[in-house]
Order: sequence, then C-alpha cells, then structure tokens
Amino acid sequence: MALTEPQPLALPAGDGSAAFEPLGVLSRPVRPKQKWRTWLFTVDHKRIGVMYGTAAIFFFVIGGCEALLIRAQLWSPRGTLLSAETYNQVFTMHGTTMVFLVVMPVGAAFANYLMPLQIGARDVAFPRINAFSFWCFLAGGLFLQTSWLFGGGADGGWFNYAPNSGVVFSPGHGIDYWNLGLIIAGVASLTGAINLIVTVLNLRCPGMDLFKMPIFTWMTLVTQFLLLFAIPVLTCAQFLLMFDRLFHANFFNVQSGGNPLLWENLFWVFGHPEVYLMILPAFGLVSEMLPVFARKPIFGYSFIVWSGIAIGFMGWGVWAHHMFVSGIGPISVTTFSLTTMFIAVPTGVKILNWTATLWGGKLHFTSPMLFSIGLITMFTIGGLSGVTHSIAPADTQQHDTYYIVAHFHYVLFGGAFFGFMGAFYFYWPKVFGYLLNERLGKTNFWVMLLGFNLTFAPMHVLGLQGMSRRIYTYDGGYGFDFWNKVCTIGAFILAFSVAMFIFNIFYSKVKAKSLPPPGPDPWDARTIEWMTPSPTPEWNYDPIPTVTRLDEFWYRKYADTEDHRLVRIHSLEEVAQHSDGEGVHLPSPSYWPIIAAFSLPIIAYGLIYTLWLCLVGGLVLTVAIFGWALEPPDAPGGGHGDEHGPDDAHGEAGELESGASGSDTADETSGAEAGADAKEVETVG
Ligand code: HEM
Ligand SMILES: [Cu+2]
Repeated sequence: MALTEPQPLALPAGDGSAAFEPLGVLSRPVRPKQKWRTWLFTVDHKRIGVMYGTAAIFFFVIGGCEALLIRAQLWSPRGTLLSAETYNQVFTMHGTTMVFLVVMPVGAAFANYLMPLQIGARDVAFPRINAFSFWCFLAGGLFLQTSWLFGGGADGGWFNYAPNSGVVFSPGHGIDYWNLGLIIAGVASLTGAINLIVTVLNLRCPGMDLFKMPIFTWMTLVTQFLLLFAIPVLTCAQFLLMFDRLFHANFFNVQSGGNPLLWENLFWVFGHPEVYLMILPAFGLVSEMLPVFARKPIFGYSFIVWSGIAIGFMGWGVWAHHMFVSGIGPISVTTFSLTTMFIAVPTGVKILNWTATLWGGKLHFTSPMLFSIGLITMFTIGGLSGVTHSIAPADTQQHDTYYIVAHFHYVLFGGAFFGFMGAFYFYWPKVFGYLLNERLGKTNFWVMLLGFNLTFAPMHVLGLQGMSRRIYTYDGGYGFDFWNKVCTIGAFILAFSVAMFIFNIFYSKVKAKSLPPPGPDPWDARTIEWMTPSPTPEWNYDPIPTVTRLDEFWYRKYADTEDHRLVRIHSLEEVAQHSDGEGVHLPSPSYWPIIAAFSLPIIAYGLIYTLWLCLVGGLVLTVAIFGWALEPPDAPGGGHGDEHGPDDAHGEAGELESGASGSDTADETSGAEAGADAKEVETVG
C-alpha cells in the first residue's frame, strides 16, 4: 500500500543479458566466499539492524566503563584516580557516547530490523542508502573515539557550550573530533530518517492502513520525522563551531561580536527533540510487549498513537527550559515553563494507557514484561522530576546539580534502556532463532533494577543538598560522602547486571543446541512479524501478507465470541509462513555504501591535520558515488548475496512495491467466525 502508486521502471529483467555484464568492481559482490564479506556489503535491513545493535552494545561498554571511572573517582572526597582534565573528558565522552552511539543506534537497530517486518515489506525503500547510513554511523562513532588516541576526548560536556568549546578554552583537538564525528553520524541519522519515512509511507503490505500499523511502527515514524528536522539544526551549529575552531570565524566569540547563546539555542532546539527521539522507540516497543503478556489488546491504541504524534510536535516548543539560568529573561522563562508543563500530558496519556492495558489482564511476568513494567515505573519517576524542572524557580536551584543527573538517567536509562532490554529478550528468538534463558533474564531484571536505583536515586538527594554535576571531586563533611558511596556501589551492581545480560547471550546460544527451536511465535504474540519463521528468513514474507485489522496475526489465531470468550481458530502451523522464498526478488549487496561512508572520516582527519587528506577523502567519496551510480541495478541470481537461493532478477530501482506477487488473502485465515470446532482458550476482557 503506497501514498503514490510508483510506476515500476521498465528495466529489462536482470537475466544476465549482455547489456548488464558488469566490469570487476562494478559488479555486485554476490556469493562472496568469506562470511564476513556478506556482512560488509549487505543491504539487508535485518543484517543492518543487527549491526546497529552490535555496534551500540560495543559503544555501551565504552560509555559504561567511562561511567564506572566517574563513579570510582567520586567514591570518596578528594579522589585522585582521575585528574580534573581527564575527568572532564571522561564525563563528556560518556554522555556523548551514551546518547549518540548507544541509545540512538539501539533505536535504529529495532527500527531497521522490525519496522519493515511489521508493515509486511521485504526491505526498506533504499537498501544501499540504508547500508550507507549504518556505515556512516559507525565511521562517525569510531572517528570520535579515536580522539582518545590523539590527544584526548572532548572536555566541554556532552553539549559543549560556547565559548568554552572555542580554541581559547579548549585548544586541543578533542572538541574537533566530537564536532566532526557527530556531523558524520548526523549524515547517518538524516539519510536513515528519509529512508524509513518513505518505507513506512510507501511499502506497507495490502490492507495495512496507517491506523492498522503496530504502535512501534508509528513511534518509529514520529522518531524519524524528529530526526529529519532536529539533526540539521545540530549540524548547522556544528558547522559554525567548525568554522570558529578550524577557520578562525567568530560566531560564538563575544569579543568579535559573536554570541554564545546562539550555540545554546541551536543545541537545545535539536537537544530536546533529541530526548524524545531516544525514548519514543522504547515507548513503541513496550506498547508491543504489554498486550502480549497481559493477553489483552493495547488500551486506547489511537490515544497512544496521537499522544506520540503530539509529543513529536510539542517537543519543539520547550527547548529553552535548559536555559532558565542562561539569562533569557522572564517572558521566555514563563513561556517555556508552561510549554514544558503541557508536554507532560501526552506522556502521561501513555503511562495511563499502559497501566490500563495491564489492568484486568492475565499477566505473564516474563523478562520482557518485567523490563516493560520497569520502564513504566522508572520513567514515571524521571518524568515527575522533569515536571519539577519546569517550575523555573525550583529549576534555578536544581540546575547543574546531581538532581538533573538523576533526572535524565531515570528517563534515559530507566526509560529507554529498560524498554530496549525488554525488547532484546522479546525479539531475540525472532532475530537469532533461540530464546534467551528466562530464569537468567528475570534475575537480570531484578539486579539491574537494584543497581540502577542505588546508582541514581541518591543523586536526587545529593543534588538538592547542592552537589554540582561535573565536579571531579568534593570535600568531605558536606553530607555528600555516604550517598556517593551508595551511588558508586550501585553503579558496579549495574555494570554486573549488564555483564549478566551479555553472559545470558552466550550461555543461551550454547544451551540452544540441545533445546527445540522456539518456532515462529514463542510468545503467542499479536503482530504479523511473528508469523515469519525464526530467525526471519532473508525474504521476510512469501507471500506478502494482506492485513485486515490491527493485531492481524492474533486474530488469525483467535476469535472473540459474542460473550467475550477467546477461542483458538487456527493452529500456529496453519497461520505461520513456511515458504522457501523461491523466486522472491531481493536487492543485491554492494561495495559502495561502506566505501562512501568511510571516506568521510578521512576528510575529517584532513580538516584537523592537513587539507591534503581532505582531497584524498574527497576522491574516495567521488569514486564511491560513481561506482554506486554505475553498478548494475542488481546481480541476476544474487539475492541479498548471503546464503539463500537465486531470485527472480528484477532490478533494485523498480522493485520493492510490496504485495506484488503471491499476497495471501487474510480472510482465508483470519479470525472470522468461531466455527464449532474452534477450541475455547479463555474469556477476554
Ligand atoms: C551505565 C550506567 C551509567 C552510570 C553509572 C552513569 C553515571 C553518570 C554520572 C555519574 C554522570 C555525571 C558526571 C558528572 O556530571 O560529573 C553521568 C553523566 C551523564 N550520563 Fe550517565 N551513566 C550511566 C548510563 C548512562 C546512559 C545509559 C545514558 C544515556 C543516554 C547516560 C547519559 C549521560 C549524560 C548525557 C551525562 C551528562 C554528561 C555531561 O555532563 O556532559 N548515562 N552519567
Ligand atoms: Cu529538554
């Protein structure tokens, strides 16, 4: 289903006819011998999703170690583990890494893997651009981290306020790495946003109207629109900072007529929508998990969708609540106080709807359910302290103290990360074909919940007692000693819980060899992605499903009778997909996305050290763009180029209109009338 009916390009079938005989590097790298090459040149949204997730976990370990260093330094007054300068670098890189290289890409991992499946598509609209986005994110993230090797990380805080971020106060290159690395990662977010928006609006399977889309897909759509408009604001600010630092401009230099507040405004016009695009994917995932484990449809589907859309709009009108003490004047302070209070409403709607979904349900406290409830409770705590910030006089007291640090960790870790943890446990069998151990999973949840609250709850007290954030040490006897010890113990328990999760991955993988496979629908779920085999095959669906209602898959399995009894009408065997994808066309792998992406850090190093390198990087980028443009639309018989059979040789450009061939008609299987033979399973509502 598409907003505009694209006329497929009249490309001749890619049947290896002479016209398309590519030359060497211009051929598509199908059937590479080494497995790693199938990952390097893949354009498969599922593999790209897995790579986003893997890279994010890698950066999480880096950001987590930085957090432990911070906590170790603050274990006792007058700590000597880190110098003031190193401490500044560690918390700046911690915050930057966690925000841009962990929470955002985990959201991108789920959006890439899950959203095309949820809308019944075979891939995203622009698979090569999708690969390019991923490699840009990785290139930008690695470039940023190399600052540790070349003189040290950025040290001006994760939002690097001017004029502190200028060459006068920060002469080293740390901030150039921060600036250019995030500009490169920004390219990833922007191209990714365009790709996913076009995919949602254009590649839905037959019958999948917008208001039949699962909530995660809706939250993905809102998130991508936030990215589409927020990232360019940050990128503009970063170009101004680059001109100031590398080309002696004075946009933020007061002495030369510049204005540091310009940076603050630009950063937070991006920065506040940024916090919503970090949390909305987790909100979407929790809205997928709660109905499955409450065995009830989500309460108030359209309310949750509209409150997400409302947040997507209102999120642009609150940025200056980060600047209540920046001298913006009483009118601005009052205005942004009000808008900040208002934005609590749509968030509150979600929490009410989730609670109402649980109410009266048959609750199954699996690990995904526990983490989902973890998000609801911890995010509510973070949300409430957020409301206290909107009261400007109180915020004047709280600003730049540990009360603020507590607040954003409750919403970002307690909110986003708990949601993602639940979704890892929930979707792991679909992605990797084995379940993570549930007993370990539940223990993982309780240890993480304990460690999390021990780390961040006392920070509310420390902050209200006046302990500033971003101080590398403190004097004894101010009442900070005890609670700092509790926070540090908590942080190490939290780290242990993360190690438990990583252990569970490997332990369950080994165990899986002696366990029966989980099958397509281990949780008895509701949405169509669960009717594909586990792990999801390369072609996703064959045939493309036709959707008749929300929770389509559920109502192919069950029917509600008039007297609210839920009866099973079809076995999983009957409703799940089993095909081998024979003849399904898939976009072919390509060399050029990764080459184009990694030309950008070369240019960035050139901007810092020698412009000659920019030339080299520019050349590589130009070659990559021409290679990309000139390579054949696909490689006949190439498929995604990984382990599956030949395809029907349609060109990439003309393809991917979903539902073209072999779409199944829902009414054959979906929950029409509960016939006599329907087996009663439970009463609903
Ligand atoms: C893994 C457990 C974590 C611990 C123990 C931790 C601890 C801390 C601490 C103690 C600070 C304050 C440093 C200071 O002001 O001197 C801090 C700052 C920060 N943390 Fe975390 N954090 C963790 C995870 C996260 C996560 C998941 C995020 C998600 C986005 C995050 C984002 C931030 C940000 C943005 C800052 C502000 C850095 C700055 O002031 O520039 N942290 N963290
Ligand atoms: Cu904000």
